[in-house]
Amino acid sequence: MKEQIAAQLLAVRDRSLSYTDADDHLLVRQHSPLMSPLVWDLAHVGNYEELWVLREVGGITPLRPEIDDIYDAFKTPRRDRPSLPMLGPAEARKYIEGVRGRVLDVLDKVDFDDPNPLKSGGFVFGLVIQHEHQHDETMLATLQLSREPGLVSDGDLPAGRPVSGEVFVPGGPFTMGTDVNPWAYDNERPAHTVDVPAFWIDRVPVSNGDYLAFVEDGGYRDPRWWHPEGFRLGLQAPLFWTRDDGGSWWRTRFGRAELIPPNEPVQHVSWYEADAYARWAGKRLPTEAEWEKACAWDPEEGRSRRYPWGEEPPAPGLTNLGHRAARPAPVGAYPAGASAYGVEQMIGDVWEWTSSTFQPYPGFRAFPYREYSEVFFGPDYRVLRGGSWAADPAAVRATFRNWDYPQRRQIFSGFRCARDASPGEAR
Ligand code: AVJ
Ligand code: FE
Repeated sequence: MKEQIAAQLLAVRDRSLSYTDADDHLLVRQHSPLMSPLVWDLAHVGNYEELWVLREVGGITPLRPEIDDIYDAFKTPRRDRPSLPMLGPAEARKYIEGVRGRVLDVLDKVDFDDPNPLKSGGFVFGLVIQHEHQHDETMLATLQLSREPGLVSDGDLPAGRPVSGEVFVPGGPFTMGTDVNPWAYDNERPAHTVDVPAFWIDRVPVSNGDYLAFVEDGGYRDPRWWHPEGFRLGLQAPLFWTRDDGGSWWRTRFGRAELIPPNEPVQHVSWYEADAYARWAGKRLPTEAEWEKACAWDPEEGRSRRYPWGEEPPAPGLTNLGHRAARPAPVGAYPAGASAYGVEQMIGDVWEWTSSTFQPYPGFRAFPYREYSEVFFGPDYRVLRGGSWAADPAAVRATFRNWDYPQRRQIFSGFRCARDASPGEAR
């Protein structure tokens, strides 16, 4: 267990360092007001490790208490970060390396059977590993916004196959959330029963080709399809899309222009765009409970799976996670990754918007700090599920909940549609 944790710490750090293996000016620049300079993320993950592993668990005196406020996301909102006396790239690398050395010492000594909930089951290490992976995904979004070519590696993915249509999910209770995964976040707990009426859900995510039909049908100009706040944004197409004079659609992906592949799940759409498309298609977005039931519930066994396909860890033939390539896989690429109901590509490829706002489950208790989840509960954020190609297997599972503002689309976000089953409809 400890060796596995040490390997995971190493792997995530390799990724953070690879995303910041660029000229200093690219690391200190703020590429978008939505994002931090990359060098902030880098030192922030080290500071988080220092706070949680070294100070809280190891009882070690602060290494650099004077920088805490700079790297506290709540004390300094993103737009203010460039003006901070941040550590420079070389200093940041040195700081996080110094923290990491001591973290490995703490890992060596800690007792995973200790009743302290931060220590038990190695929870605090899961916390920092997942945190750094989440920031790695944020750094990829920053790199995409920077439009700088040559900084992000690409790779091969399986071919798609023609798949379309919907899957019927019968009504009835299922178990949402988890009590058993030791590294699950507070917002995934506790496991609880939710009775979900019968519904239909798309077998695969909405593709670029599907979405283009909405764009070319004038969908962006027709207020009938839109939440009024979304319509007021005056959007014209997904972020990074442009149409040339000949009518062909292009996108910019990590600094390079390419024709939009029709069979890839659409990404870089806001909740408002997903919601408008669904209405145009005569459907709606799935609720979070519908999404999780379609993804994880095994009706034969009467229990939830960790992943759609079962308990087996994510593997290249099952799902597209962990930045194997810098894009979603084409629809139909993962028949072996289907859920018990036969729904495909729920994990990996793109984060999927749901209709749900981010709310606590009944019996929620904040742990280990209110600022991870609790302060975000309420009407302002919409929940995304399933993880993108940029998310890491360590930070993705059927119960994992992500959230963002409905106007956000620099994230690797897409969606699939759902609709109510008509009364008496069953198969
Ligand atoms: C869960 C992805 C919304 O990036 O704002 C990172 C994760 N929390 N540092 C975010 C997080 C603290 C969070 N999201
Ligand atoms: Fe953070």
